[in-house]
Amino acid sequence: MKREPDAYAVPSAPAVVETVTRTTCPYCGVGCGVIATVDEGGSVSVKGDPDHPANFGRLCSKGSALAETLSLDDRLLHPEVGGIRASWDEALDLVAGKFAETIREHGPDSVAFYGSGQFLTEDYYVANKLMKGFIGSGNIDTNSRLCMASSVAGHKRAFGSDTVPGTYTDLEAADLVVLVGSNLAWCHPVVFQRIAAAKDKRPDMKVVTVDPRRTATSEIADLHLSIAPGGDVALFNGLLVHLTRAGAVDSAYVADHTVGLTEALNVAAGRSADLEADTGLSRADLDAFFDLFAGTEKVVTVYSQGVNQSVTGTDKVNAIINCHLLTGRIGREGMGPFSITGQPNAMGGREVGGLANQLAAHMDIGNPDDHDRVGRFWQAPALAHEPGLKAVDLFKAVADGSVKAVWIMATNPVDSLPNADEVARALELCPFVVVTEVMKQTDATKYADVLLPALGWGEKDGTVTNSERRVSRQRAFLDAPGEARGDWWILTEVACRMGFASAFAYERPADVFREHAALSGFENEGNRDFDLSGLVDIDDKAFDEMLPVQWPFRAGEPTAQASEDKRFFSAGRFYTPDRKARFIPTEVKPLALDAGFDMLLNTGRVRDQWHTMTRTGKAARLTSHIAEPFAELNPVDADRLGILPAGLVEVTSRYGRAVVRALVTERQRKGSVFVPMHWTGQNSAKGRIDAVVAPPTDPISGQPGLKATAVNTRPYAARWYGFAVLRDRPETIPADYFALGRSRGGYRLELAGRDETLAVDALFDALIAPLPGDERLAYHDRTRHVSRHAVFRNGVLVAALFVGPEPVAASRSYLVDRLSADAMDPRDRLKLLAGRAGAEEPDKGAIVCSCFDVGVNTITEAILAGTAMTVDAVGKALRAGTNCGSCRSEIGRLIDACCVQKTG
Ligand SMILES: Nc1nc2c(c(=O)[nH]1)N[C@H]1C(S)=C(S)[C@@H](COP(=O)(O)OP(=O)(O)OC[C@H]3O[C@@H](n4cnc5c(=O)[nH]c(N)nc54)[C@H](O)[C@@H]3O)O[C@H]1N2
Ligand SMILES: Nc1nc2c(c(=O)[nH]1)N[C@H]1C(S)=C(S)[C@@H](COP(=O)(O)OP(=O)(O)OC[C@H]3O[C@@H](n4cnc5c(=O)[nH]c(N)nc54)[C@H](O)[C@@H]3O)O[C@H]1N2
Ligand code: SF4
Ligand SMILES: [Mo]
Repeated sequence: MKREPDAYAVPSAPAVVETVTRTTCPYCGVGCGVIATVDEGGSVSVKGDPDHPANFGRLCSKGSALAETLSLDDRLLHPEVGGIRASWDEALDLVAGKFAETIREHGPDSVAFYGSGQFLTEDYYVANKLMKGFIGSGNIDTNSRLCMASSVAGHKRAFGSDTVPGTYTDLEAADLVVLVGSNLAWCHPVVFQRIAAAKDKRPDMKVVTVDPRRTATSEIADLHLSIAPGGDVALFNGLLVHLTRAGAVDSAYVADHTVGLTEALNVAAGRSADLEADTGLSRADLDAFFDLFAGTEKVVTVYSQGVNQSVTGTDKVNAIINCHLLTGRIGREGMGPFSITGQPNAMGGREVGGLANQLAAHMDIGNPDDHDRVGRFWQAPALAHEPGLKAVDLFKAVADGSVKAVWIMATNPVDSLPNADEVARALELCPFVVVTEVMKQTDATKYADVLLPALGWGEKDGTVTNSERRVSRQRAFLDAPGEARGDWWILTEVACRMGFASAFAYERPADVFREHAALSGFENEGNRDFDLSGLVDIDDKAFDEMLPVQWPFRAGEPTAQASEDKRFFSAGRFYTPDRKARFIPTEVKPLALDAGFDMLLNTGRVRDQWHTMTRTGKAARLTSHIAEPFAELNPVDADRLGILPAGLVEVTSRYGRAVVRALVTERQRKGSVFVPMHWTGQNSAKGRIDAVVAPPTDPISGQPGLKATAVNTRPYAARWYGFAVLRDRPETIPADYFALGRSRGGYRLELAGRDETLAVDALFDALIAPLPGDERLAYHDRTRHVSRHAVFRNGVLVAALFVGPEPVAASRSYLVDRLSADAMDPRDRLKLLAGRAGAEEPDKGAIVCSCFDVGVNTITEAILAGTAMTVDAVGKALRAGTNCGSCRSEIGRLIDACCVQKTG
């Protein structure tokens, strides 16, 4: 992807043939190493770093498409005050002045920061130090509250510290991997591939998935447990009881290194009789899982948002950990509970204490010794004594006026917090809102009084920590565009302007990193897990060249220590006062539906999009996999509710509503509906699912239960439907329903409306704005009310619009491909209005492999023809699945489906 050279503020360095930079992927917590190459003309290409221990050269579909997200269109390149371009001085003085004034008038708790696991550690460290140490309030929280807070709380309850004990190699060495509430195949694809490869090598290795939905991850599972939403505490309580009865207890480990087993067991046993009802699972499935777990020594239990994002999330975490403590399966090769992190720097955020109830360097805000230690280290004038507001409460406080100035950085709360319309209202009311962003227009930026342009991936510089505690460098390989600056710099400037210059004398990220490493080792003496004191003296050059390093890395230890030596707790030594782990009694609390609602809304992710799509949404190939928000429903529910496949559905809760496409599938549990979290007000009319999601939180972690909202799901009675491909982004989209995505050569747009009579010409004009000289072809079927339009400029297709009273059946991939094709033969132009390829030109169907643009029809044909009967053979024949491998489980599913078709 080539960037626009004219948008650079700083002239590029003298031309060199190629620059090659080792950096880290900015998406998920796997933390893959990336090699970015910039050629003489400024074009960037990326590939996996074969030497990085997280991925050994692999990248998933999102990582592989990184170069396509680097264009400068839609970027925020200058500070803005009140929507008008301002200088940095003006903007920074205003932010510092307004925060200082608000604190003077209303106290430190009247201001707040809301940050992100997409910060670099250095950004995060400065933000936390400024708020907790110098402003003197705990009011800094982050989107990690929506992500990892239950794991943090569960770890602290059990271990006395927020420690992930294991490493990725444990996942490969395990004989049983249990994946709970984790769609690893789509959300941590490279770790998923590592497990899949290990299982290929050792076919005796078993995988169990626990998820209400059968997902792409279940494709490699020997057993899939389609658990009732929220049934996890009951499941692991049941397992705990079973393990004691089956003789799987490690009595020595329990006696030497733990306390509290009896009470935990009593609570678990108390509800054994209800196990099937509580989990929604059959006795046979439960027995199969329990026996497998009891009979396998090397077990890793991986868990993610199906566990954390629950009003009982912390208990879910502890119910899992209890089973590992009981069997002593922790911190040894191939064993342990493994909370896999979502964001690239979720772990770094936890290290610096970015959550409102933590202090820096894994110290506690409520612990007087920790408080004293951090206060002395920072020489902080006003170190906060009390935890601040957690994300959901923080925005409630903005709404009720107790927080009067808020600074949002690297996150989109108007889309990602529950009850999101309320969050928008809160920001509307808030007297002073600052947003630091890389993009000019998000659903949050429109509420900003001050907008500050941040450096993005490829421009910013610092460190991130992945799920296995490995710190890697993100390095800049592009010039800073416009006037964008690093988040750490912006925060430092504000701190200085608020009068704290001497404590914020950072000139480069390395300065911040050294201080962070020093604090981790300060008066540590083995009493805290997080320790990077081995890097305290790292000079700027060594920081530039730093290789990935896993913590703990204590002063005096050799750098190149093997991962095996980095595991925690095989010999106990937990971070509680008596150095023993705690069994936590976890009570089953069944989910109840609100009166008047009949289904549970589950939400999450799709393979090729990242959160609110500000970056992945730029890459056409990432949109080709799933281009529209959808509601995944079981056929029984769809029948009962009169919902037709590919029709539209309205999902309504007490809080709000969304309209999305129906996806009717047996893979979904009855009574559940799943909607992805990615669509926003920028690319859809009503796809913001967090407007519907309920705000109640887990009482211990404060994490909202984003996966279980009582809803009704009903057909959305549209009177007309449409599909368009467009060279240019339309200014307005006059339709009740739409979903807009990038495609090669332009945009693709799904439409629907409720208007009695559709004014097709007005719609056409709004979407297409034809120029004089354009050739316009139209087809109208007045009896069926179907109309189709195509516009050619110099023989090249610039727009096509299909509308009718039924969902449009045209082939999306065919039309999208025509948009990026050369001039069409005049005879073929009319044919385009058929909406699908002619017999001579096969229709590839919906894209499965986004790297090589291979569609479902092409793959299915090859399978049915008998030319490709395994995933590898499909790869050989069609290349599908041979680059990033993210689609391999979907190809496997197609092979299974075709075999059924052939034999059935
Ligand atoms: N493609 C892609 N990858 C990503 C991201 C992305 O946006 N896109 N985001 C990253 C981030 S920040 C995160 S946090 C991770 C999240 O990674 P995951 O946690 O794997 O992803 P989710 O889709 O949120 O949810 C996982 C699964 O939990 C299931 N689930 C729902 N309710 C329950 C329940 O009660 N019990 C159980 N056992 N399961 C349940 C859902 O059906 C879903 O399949 O992904 C990271 N990776
Ligand atoms: N219903 C539902 N809601 C959810 C979830 C769910 O599963 N279901 N998952 C939750 C989870 S786990 C998470 S992590 C959140 C994620 O939700 P968000 O954090 O809101 O999502 P992002 O789109 O990643 O937002 C990051 C923003 O920062 C900008 N950005 C990117 N890089 C930088 C940078 O270097 N500096 C600055 N200043 N800005 C930058 C991006 O353009 C983008 O606007 O969503 C949560 N919300
Ligand atoms: S698995 Fe994919 S998204 Fe995650 S870090 Fe690796 S390349 Fe990036
Ligand atoms: Mo997350």
